[in-house]
Amino acid sequence: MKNLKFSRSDLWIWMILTCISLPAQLRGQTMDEMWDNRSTEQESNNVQWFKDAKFGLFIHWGLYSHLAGEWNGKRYYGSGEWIMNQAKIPVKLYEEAARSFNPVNFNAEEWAQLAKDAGIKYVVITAKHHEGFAMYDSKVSTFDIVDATPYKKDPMKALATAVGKQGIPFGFYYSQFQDWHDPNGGKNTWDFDETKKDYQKYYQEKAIPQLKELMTNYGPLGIVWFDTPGGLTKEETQRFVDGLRKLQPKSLFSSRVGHGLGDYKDYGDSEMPAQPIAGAWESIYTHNDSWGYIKHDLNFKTPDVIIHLLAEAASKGGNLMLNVGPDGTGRIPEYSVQFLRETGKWLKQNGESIYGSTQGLIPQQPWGVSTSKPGKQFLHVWNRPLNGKLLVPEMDVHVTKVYALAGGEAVKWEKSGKDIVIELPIFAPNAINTVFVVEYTGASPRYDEQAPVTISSQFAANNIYAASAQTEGNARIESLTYSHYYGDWKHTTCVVGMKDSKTDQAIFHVRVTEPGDYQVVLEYACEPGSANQEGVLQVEDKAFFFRTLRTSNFDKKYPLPFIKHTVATLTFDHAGSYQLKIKPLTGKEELFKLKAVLVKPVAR
Ligand code: FHN
Repeated sequence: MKNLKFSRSDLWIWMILTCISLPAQLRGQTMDEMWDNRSTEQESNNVQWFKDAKFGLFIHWGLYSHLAGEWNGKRYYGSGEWIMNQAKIPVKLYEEAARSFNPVNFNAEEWAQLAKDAGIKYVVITAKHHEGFAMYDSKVSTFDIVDATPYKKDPMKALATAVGKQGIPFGFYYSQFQDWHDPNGGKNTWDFDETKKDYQKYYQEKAIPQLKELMTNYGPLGIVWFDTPGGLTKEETQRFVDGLRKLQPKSLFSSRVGHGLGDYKDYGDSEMPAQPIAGAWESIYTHNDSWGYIKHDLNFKTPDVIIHLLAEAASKGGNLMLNVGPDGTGRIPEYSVQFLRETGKWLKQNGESIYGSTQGLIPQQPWGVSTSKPGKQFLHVWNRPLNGKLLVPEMDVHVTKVYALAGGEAVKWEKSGKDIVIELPIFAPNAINTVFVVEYTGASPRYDEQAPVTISSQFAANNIYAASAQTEGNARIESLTYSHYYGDWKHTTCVVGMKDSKTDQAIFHVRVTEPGDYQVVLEYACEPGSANQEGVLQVEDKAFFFRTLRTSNFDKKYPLPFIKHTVATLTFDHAGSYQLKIKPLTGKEELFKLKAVLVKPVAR
């Protein structure tokens, strides 16, 4: 520890924590509790800028970036920032790695310029991740970039200034409980005995003093992004939050401060809610399969994927914070730079449909999603209907104008009952996301969660996702979490629990716009014990029987494969409403975990 000088506010926070009486060991939380993504209890009144921002840049940069996913000649995959934990690197050896960490290519202005060019509206960077290494000039510990590396400078200072100059709110990620370098920090079990840890000592001697440094020496912070909470009860967390708030009353705290006490909700890593969500929230995705830099991870999300994620988050009322992992020399991977700039180009033309928008007025359609502003509905079209006629269902408003957002070209439209049908101009079939604006007067239609899902022969496939199911009996909708690489979490919403043939079923309400022949495909995961059971798809008075096909066991640590099983060829003989009912017939085990029902036209 370096010289510790305490100010009044330090002492104030320390005193509070000293009053805590539960033994530290008893406060250890399970992994599930630590990964606390619950919603916040109250929305801060300083959250509007965040709600409007929509697009954030997350940066994971630490000593792990220097290791680049390799230790002792072995390559590691997934969550490169966990390499110390994955390879169980002893603290002493890990400290040695810092001696050659020299990010001479780091250029704060370039990073800030990239954020600007990409249309980013807030930046959050890891000041200290679970490895315990401070990427800034910390007086609390010598395990920091200034004291422990040949670089000797404070990159956070430069970045906070450069990002600020671009007018972009800046924030720090700080791992408040997990610290594998500190004997009392959470979760290093390979060097330290977990039962002997004193988490309070850790909070008092490292986490709080470091947070105080970050919250006093780097100007106003937009966000303090906490992660993997642990070691504190709800009351203790409240006092922790209250103490820190005094330092930066306007800064937002992420929900991972724990116990529902943040200012906005963070979903799990790579998790998008299935339906629109009220209040301030953020979906966080990383650009490849790791948060920290891994030199052999080149699975970068392409600009279309990023733009669709951004539009989808906005269409549900939230933000996307996309992470990049700069390398140990201080360079952001070339593909991240390129794809972020592409995203920025799209935003330059279409930003009005994203920034400051609120959720769409209608659910997701086979052509894409929608976002809105008063008197305007933005249609994000990435699947063009074959006949060029775009159906906007149940938009019962007085339309004044319809036009393409980029370029402003007016397009033809007509009202058909409560629907609007837009005559789309020709645009590149591979266009990432072409936005059309419907301007209208009068009251906005109310978003109808129960609205039937549109099925049209104008699209190769119509996806009816599990989240839109009406469930009966034991059937229920659940978000399943599993992983590909280490820590590379995936989330899929499914209908689960269908077992009892008498009571359990999932009903999908659809609206077929063109009668004709279609195939119905069930997309599901089926554990070995559930395989070979009989189920039925009922459409009006017709029953289509099927037997479940085995996929694999559901285990959080592994991928969850889904099979696409065609179970019916059928004819919708009229345009209009139908119900697709799916239920088990055998009643032994859960039928399957149903992700989606795909309805494909036979002829297009
Ligand atoms: O364990 C961390 C992980 O390394 C990464 O920082 C992510 C980003 O959200 N947060 C934790 C896991 O949820």
